[in-house]
Amino acid sequence: MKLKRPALLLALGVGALGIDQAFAHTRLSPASADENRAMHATYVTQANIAHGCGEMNVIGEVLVMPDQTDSIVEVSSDGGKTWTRHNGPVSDFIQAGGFIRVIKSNEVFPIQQMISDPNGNPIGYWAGGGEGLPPHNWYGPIPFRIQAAVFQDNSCAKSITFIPAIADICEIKSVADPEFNHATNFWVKAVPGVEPGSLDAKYFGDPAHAYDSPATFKVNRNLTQSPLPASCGQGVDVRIYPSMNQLKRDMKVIWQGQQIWPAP
Ligand SMILES: [Cu+2]
Repeated sequence: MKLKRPALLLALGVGALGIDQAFAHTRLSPASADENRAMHATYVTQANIAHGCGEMNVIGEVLVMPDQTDSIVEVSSDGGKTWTRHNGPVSDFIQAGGFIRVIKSNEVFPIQQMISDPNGNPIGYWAGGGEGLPPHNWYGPIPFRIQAAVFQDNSCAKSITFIPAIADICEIKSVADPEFNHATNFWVKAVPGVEPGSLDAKYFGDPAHAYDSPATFKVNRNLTQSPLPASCGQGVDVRIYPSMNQLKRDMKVIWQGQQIWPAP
């Protein structure tokens, strides 16, 4: 049977989109590590930008880790199928951990600056400038270090997953702009209680491409050095991600005192 040209192009187009969506979201690699209890230990990983926005280059990236004071902590006792909110700080499970050390690397973007929380702890970076990353078939790694999490010996946590919020920016728009989600790819965990379709929900991505589709970094407890207390049974998995307050406060590009992105 003869395949008509428009049908063939459509098939190719849909196929390519499918591959992008299945394999090429922005993710961290490596995406997990075993607990390292040494002082000042860090885990090295990288955020891999995998595609642009439609036909637009990625001109910058913002990555923000949960800040541990204003972020959401959840617990799962069924291997991650269901999660419930933990009404306490993440320090119930780990000693300080998850802060970031930016590795000076300008291979993808010539400008990079640290983002700190209100207490001055580094929790993220933005990077940008230069020619940017072409929309297809390129791979843009941005390396960084995560301060090692040390589990509290008396907690029942057997793992903790840090969920950063990442934005790959292709064109600078304001949140209210109808094109905002076509101009930036978001890899952000949706915050419970935020109305889908609202301005706040734009931070979670475009429902037509990737919505509520974050990158993750999981740290597995060293059960030899820090066994679970007998009362814990099988133990629990913990995850932590930025709240809406933190996304709006920290997920920004500020350059020479001016907010560049999102456009004010
Ligand atoms: Cu994608």
